[in-house]
Amino acid sequence: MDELKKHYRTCNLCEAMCGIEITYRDKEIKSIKGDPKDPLSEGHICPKAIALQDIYNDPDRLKTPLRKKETGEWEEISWDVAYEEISTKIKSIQKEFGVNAVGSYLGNPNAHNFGNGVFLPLYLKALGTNNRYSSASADQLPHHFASNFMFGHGLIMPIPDIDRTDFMLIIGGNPMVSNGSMMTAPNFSKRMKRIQERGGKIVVVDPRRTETARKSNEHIFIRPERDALLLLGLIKTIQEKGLVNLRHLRESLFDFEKLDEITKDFSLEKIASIIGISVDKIESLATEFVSAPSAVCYSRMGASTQLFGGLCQWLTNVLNIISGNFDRAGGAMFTQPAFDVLKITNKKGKLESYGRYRSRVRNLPYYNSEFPVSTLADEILTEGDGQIKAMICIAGNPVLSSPNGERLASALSKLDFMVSVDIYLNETSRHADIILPVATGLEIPHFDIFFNIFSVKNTVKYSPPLFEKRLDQKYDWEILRKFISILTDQPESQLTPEYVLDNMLQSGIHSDKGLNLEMLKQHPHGIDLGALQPCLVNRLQTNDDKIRLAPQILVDDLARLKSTFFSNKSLSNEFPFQMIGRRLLRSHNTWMHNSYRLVKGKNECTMILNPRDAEALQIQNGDIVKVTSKVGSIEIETQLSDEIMEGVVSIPQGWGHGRKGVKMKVAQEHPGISINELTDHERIDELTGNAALNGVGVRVESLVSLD
Ligand SMILES: Nc1nc2c(c(=O)[nH]1)N[C@H]1C(S)=C(S)[C@@H](COP(=O)(O)OP(=O)(O)OC[C@H]3O[C@@H](n4cnc5c(=O)[nH]c(N)nc54)[C@H](O)[C@@H]3O)O[C@H]1N2
Ligand SMILES: Nc1nc2c(c(=O)[nH]1)N[C@H]1C(S)=C(S)[C@@H](COP(=O)(O)OP(=O)(O)OC[C@H]3O[C@@H](n4cnc5c(=O)[nH]c(N)nc54)[C@H](O)[C@@H]3O)O[C@H]1N2
Ligand code: SF4
Ligand SMILES: [Mo]
Repeated sequence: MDELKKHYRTCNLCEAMCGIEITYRDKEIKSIKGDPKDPLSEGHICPKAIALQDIYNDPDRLKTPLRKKETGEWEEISWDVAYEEISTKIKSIQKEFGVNAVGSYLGNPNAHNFGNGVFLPLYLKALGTNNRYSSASADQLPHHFASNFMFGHGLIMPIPDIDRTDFMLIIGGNPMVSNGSMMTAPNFSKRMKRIQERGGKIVVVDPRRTETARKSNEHIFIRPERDALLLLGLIKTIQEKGLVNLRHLRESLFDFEKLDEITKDFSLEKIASIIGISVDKIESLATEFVSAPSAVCYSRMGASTQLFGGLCQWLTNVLNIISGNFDRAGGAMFTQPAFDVLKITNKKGKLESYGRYRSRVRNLPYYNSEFPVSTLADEILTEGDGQIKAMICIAGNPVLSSPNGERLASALSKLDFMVSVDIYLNETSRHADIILPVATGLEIPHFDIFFNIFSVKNTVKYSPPLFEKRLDQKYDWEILRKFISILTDQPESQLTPEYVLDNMLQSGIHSDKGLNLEMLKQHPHGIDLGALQPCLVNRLQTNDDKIRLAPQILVDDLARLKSTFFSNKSLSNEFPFQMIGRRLLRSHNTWMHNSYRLVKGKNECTMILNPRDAEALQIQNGDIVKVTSKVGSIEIETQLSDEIMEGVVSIPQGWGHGRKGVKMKVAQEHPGISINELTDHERIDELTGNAALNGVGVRVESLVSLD
């Protein structure tokens, strides 16, 4: 019998980049544990990483390309046949209806896949379509938007230096569960405890007393989508009390004099009356923030997937800047990743164009080289010149992840042709004509191109695959490389992700440390490149190396905030509750519910409702209730708790595996319902185009009283 061996790698499931230690013999995994020698995660692991073995062993994983027959059944085909058919169909559709008739959707795992990071830009160029969509517009687009207009590039992101801060204000994020997003912070709970142990403080602003709120020093309830007003209140207090303290940033601001313009129309009294947080509280929070030795405001999903996501992300940056907590230890800082994407996408002084194109049906802006996913179904369903006739969906499950997913499902079923590159036959790939199966997780080499950009510490690590991919699966990037060759009628290139990585390391910011691929291979636990460093001047991409504090496009959007909240428009009587989303520790977006160890036990796909609301509606804990929004209706189990504000309900995201035609046995036995049957595709942050998934108006009815 072979001896037990150890393998070290980075878990690539979420943004936290935890180092893991896998003990295995042959193809059998004995244990998966946190790697204490990983300089970033220091031994942390969550239950999802243990399930990496389930993904490897999953009998439902696709192993061969599949083609849908006229009867709707699937048949196995060879790669050659699959490529040939994709080539013929895509080319003929583009020839007849134009390049834009083929749409592209890219899902979240692309960002966690080293090879895709390298090949996707080349693939998209070869495909040539403007009809590009991705999960980014149901997620973090407002962050990129604010960075683009303030710092000159969508990918230079201010990251909270949580390992040194003395005060952290968290708005609409739940890192105790998510382990951070746009803030790679494995073992957030330990990092948070350290802030408290050194006398620091954490304040959480959230409509729900979340897992993070419970461990923080203070939790402040806020009704959904009022965060931009709270931020304006904090900024205004700092201004009016003469507490603006730019510290070293004075020379780095282009338009500091415009600060007054930002808050002039917003009085603290008015703000307080709308957000339900007193003037005193706003003032004391602002004062605490500026007087802490160092402080950082971090706002995430709850403050980006909402009607004013762009404003929230901008004002978060403004707060950090005017309190002198920017580009400074303990504040918001830029990272210096060993693989520096800026080097390849650098266009100093040239902003990402906004609204270069407008979407055909709803006239929505093209931004970040894509249209909002909220309008994808419109572009498929609406006939006429420019209609999408075919889709290529790579590592995405928009039927469950995008607003009004049911409408998108119905749109996908009407396409002339669809390809999915996926590991499963699931809610989205069932609509495809051809599904291409790929290696993932333990079967792929890993290097984090993107999440090192968002990490609270500079580290670098390469993980080789633990297991060989199965002979009939391919790496995603192999498929992309082949697509490029097909679409450009050129011989397939021999470029590999490793080649690109090696070059980038050797020419990157840390090349003086002798970094190259071989060196990373010698350091399986990763290499510590140190704490975040002030590096504003090197990272800013504006033409004059100055920060734009008040970009006009963002200042102008304040009028929309005002008109929404100053007009005494109350919530509609028809939909009196506001629905928000929830992430669960043992669940990852839409695709990890086929691991029995993650779904066993009590049903977690429940709607949290405040007991006082429940009483008024005569609903008991555990009742199945009917929830209705403008676009759909679901039935779900209730969980009563005063952790949620009155008038707000919380439903987890990522479920809904009860649909026909899915081949994921465990997930189908634990289907849950999809929150995105209720979210409204017409509800977006009009500025950035991001989906407003939080704050959706719903009605809750007891099924008993409906009988
Ligand atoms: N209401 C609501 N909706 C939300 C959210 C919310 O909070 N509330 N969250 C949003 C967010 S933050 C995100 S990121 C999106 C996610 O939206 P999506 O990216 O559309 O959804 P995922 O669940 O990540 O889907 C991943 C797909 O990739 C497949 N897959 C997994 N690994 C691989 C791989 O290595 N290669 C390939 N080719 N395929 C793979 C899976 O089987 C699955 O089909 O959802 C968004 N939707
Ligand atoms: N376990 C687990 N971890 C994950 C994921 C997962 O699915 N499961 N997904 C990963 C992905 S793709 C992402 S993008 C990240 C997301 O990471 P986070 O942003 O930390 O995760 P969420 O749980 O979506 O946190 C959003 C918070 O905003 C609150 N909220 C909702 N609406 C509002 C509002 O209007 N205002 C305020 N102030 N708060 C509001 C919600 O109650 C919730 O606590 O998590 C990543 N990590
Ligand atoms: S927190 Fe994320 S990266 Fe860390 S072990 Fe869990 S899933 Fe993997
Ligand atoms: Mo996400």
